[in-house]
Amino acid sequence: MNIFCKSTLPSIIITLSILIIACSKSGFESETPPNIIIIYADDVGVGDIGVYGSELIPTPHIDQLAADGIRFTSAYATAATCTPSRYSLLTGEYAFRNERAQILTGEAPLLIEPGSFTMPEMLRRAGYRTSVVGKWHLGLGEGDVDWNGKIGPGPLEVGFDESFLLPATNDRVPTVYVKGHYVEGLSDDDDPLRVRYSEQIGNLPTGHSHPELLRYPADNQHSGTIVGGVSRIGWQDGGQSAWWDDEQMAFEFTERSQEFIERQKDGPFFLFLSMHEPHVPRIPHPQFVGESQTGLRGDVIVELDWVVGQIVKTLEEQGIRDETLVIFTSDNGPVFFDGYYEDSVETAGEHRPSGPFRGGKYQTLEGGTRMPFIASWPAGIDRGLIFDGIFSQVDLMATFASLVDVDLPDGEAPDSQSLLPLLLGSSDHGREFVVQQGAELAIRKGKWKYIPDGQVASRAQHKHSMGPTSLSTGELDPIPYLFNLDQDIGETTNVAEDYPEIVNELAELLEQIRNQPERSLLNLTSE
Ligand code: NG6
Ligand code: CA
Repeated sequence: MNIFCKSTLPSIIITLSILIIACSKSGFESETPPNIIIIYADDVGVGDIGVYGSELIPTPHIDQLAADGIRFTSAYATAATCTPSRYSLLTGEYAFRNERAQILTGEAPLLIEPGSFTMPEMLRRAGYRTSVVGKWHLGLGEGDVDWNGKIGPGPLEVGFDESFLLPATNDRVPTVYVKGHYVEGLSDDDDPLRVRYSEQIGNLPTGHSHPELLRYPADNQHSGTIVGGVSRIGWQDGGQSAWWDDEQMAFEFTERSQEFIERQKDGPFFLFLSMHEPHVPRIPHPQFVGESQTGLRGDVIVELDWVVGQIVKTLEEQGIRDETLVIFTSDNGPVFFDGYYEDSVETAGEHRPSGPFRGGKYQTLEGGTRMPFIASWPAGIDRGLIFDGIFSQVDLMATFASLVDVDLPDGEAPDSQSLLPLLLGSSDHGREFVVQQGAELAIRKGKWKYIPDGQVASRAQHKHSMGPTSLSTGELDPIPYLFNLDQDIGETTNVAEDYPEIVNELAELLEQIRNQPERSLLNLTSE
């Protein structure tokens, strides 16, 4: 059932939730903390997933995960872009508190302080072996990285025991994998890898100099060095033995993850599997081409779904499916055009990647941060639940800390709330309010959503980025907006003038949170 499609959505959700809670088992059945896998997608929207209502992109494995656990309808990434969302996920701090937590280049230094009390560090203290595989985009080194030598600090200095990374984004140089402290596959001392963002380095073909080499044309920003027929953001020279093959990337990350799971099957382990789909450039393995009805963007989501299936299959083969908590979610909302002219708008047809929500990536409208969020742990969570309690990815840190019984040191994870009963499906009680970050901050409290400046909130990166129908928001006015999400899930009717007291209350609350960690605001001590 697509519960988002009905206009009576709120009442259906409330009824379902009550029924579900009434029928639910205790929720927390397992005595032993589970292995934990977070599969983090890159720019997937709620409407891209079958179980949330997508009809043109088959996602049977993700749908099965939902059937085998709990699916949330009000789960948020903290931000509408990648770096800030990941920062919050791993630190339990809203990204707006760190001014460097913006979309990073591929040569940016590490964003998280080495030695920090991060999610993997916390889990490590509880005896977990921790690994990150896939997109990092949180910076590496201390500036001026020599890609041919030891690269650090990085994930190994902020709590991960192992790492295999796509350093930034798949549209940015360097187009190499970094394993631990070193680029993998650099074999030629005479061909050192060099990377630059300020100006061209070396003489390799670029999107501007050799457009005839391109799979598809790109905008100016994405017209740097060509790798695999795709021009990237930034320039690189040398290190060609190590350059990745985009078509193989999903397989590469899957195999690395499988190897980790098999090796650590006696647990406990934490795997942060950070996939690149459907971020641009969208280059599916040939096996997935044409497997959706929405062009390349849909095809790479089918590929992502396959990865989810492979991970679950590996857990089953190792006999550890029941004691593993698998979470599937995304870092920010969807976008069609994001730099490459690969006909994403034209091939999308009637597909609505944000489902019933307005807007997508970069925006503080719901489509920017309201995410698919599924959690499945057969030994600890009942099957087939659908909850609408508000949950933010920033809460995973405190929630996991409760799960594995680690105290959060004072001042750590300052915005993270432990919502363990919600995650485990034994209570639908979520957050009272949540901050959403795009080009500005917005706040949702209960049914009310307050946006200080509609024009900033709705700004799109590119006039084609949202397509003509589904994601398209039009530009809102530079005034405050208030939406009643119970009646207006698509944020179409501004009721700010009708409820000035709510506007004031939410504006004040947002200001308070801006100036004060949420945990102290709510008097939450470590749990
Ligand atoms: C933007 C890029 C976009 C994408 C995004 C990061 C331009 C014009 N656009 O700056 O293509 O790479 O950064 O996406 O450069 S994210 O999902 O990692 O946040
Ligand atoms: Ca992203």
